[in-house]
Amino acid sequence: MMNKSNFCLLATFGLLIVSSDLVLGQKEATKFQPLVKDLYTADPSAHVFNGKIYIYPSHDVEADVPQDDEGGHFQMRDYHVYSMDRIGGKVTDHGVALDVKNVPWAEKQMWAPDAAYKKGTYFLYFPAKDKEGVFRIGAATSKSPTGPFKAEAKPIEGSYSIDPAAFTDTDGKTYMYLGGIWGGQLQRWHTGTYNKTLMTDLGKGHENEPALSAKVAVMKDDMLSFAEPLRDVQILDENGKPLLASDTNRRFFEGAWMHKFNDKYYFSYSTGDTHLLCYAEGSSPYGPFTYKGVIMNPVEGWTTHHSIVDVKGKWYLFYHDAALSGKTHLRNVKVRELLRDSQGNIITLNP
Ligand code: FUB
Repeated sequence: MMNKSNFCLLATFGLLIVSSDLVLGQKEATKFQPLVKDLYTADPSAHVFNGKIYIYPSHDVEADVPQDDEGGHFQMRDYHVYSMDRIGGKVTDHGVALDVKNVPWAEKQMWAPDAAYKKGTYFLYFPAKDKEGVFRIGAATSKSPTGPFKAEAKPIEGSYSIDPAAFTDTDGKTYMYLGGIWGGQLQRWHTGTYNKTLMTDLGKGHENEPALSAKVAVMKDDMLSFAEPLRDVQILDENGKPLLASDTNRRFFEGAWMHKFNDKYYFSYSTGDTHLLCYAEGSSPYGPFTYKGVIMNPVEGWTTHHSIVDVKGKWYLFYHDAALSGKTHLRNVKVRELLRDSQGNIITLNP
């Protein structure tokens, strides 16, 4: 039978549970908020330079271009760089770091960028369409991680497609990963020369062929050119066979990233039309990589794009969704902790 003091205890305990649930609920709700709310930002490439976190995102804008499979609705014109002293700290907007009007070879669509540092210079790498409508990768330099960046007169020789990701290995060598199918035009370079007629992928009849691969090349010491022709980044299944084009839940689509953890190389990417962030593991920055699993299930919006960065010994996933606008082409960047099991496998996150 319940006496008064038992009842009080229960009531107090109950209240405690309810209130701690409420607090947790509020915390969960505010935890994964957009990092930037006054501009639309996407494709966040995060780096730690001199102990500070820098984010290099796309800057989404409304251009009233209808949505299509080639990403015509992504009409970005410039880049802003953001910084934070710590995760959860104030996010500072450092203003326009590069505008398409100051890139001599580029005409439009400044898509997902990345950055790197070497010997006193910061490098901003970015895709844009040239005057012929072909995506190329550009480079721009600055003495500051926040820019302004000065663009090179021409795109990186031998570059094509989108989504450059620069990875500097522990031996100091920098590799550039790149590529994206459909609107990213990777399929158009399948034979080595540009074929404008290939729209989304290789088309009917190619489903049981190996999927198109992202590309990688080591950079020259100047960080402005490739030291070698682009190579395929091969992703293999559990039997050591290349993933097939029809395997849309696992094959590479766009948004490559590389990080190294416990001497293993983790190649991660978006599966595009199936909206997953996935990863594959290897023992060399060139691969081959074996498919391991999903990093994050689909977010709100069509695209999903990420970067993974070590901030003072904790790993974080920077990503975007379309929560602020509800529109696929007007996205906002977010961050959350990346979790691994004791074997180093990445635990799947739900947005
Ligand atoms: O932001 C434009 C494109 O959308 C990026 O280049 C892709 O990775 C996708 O996020």
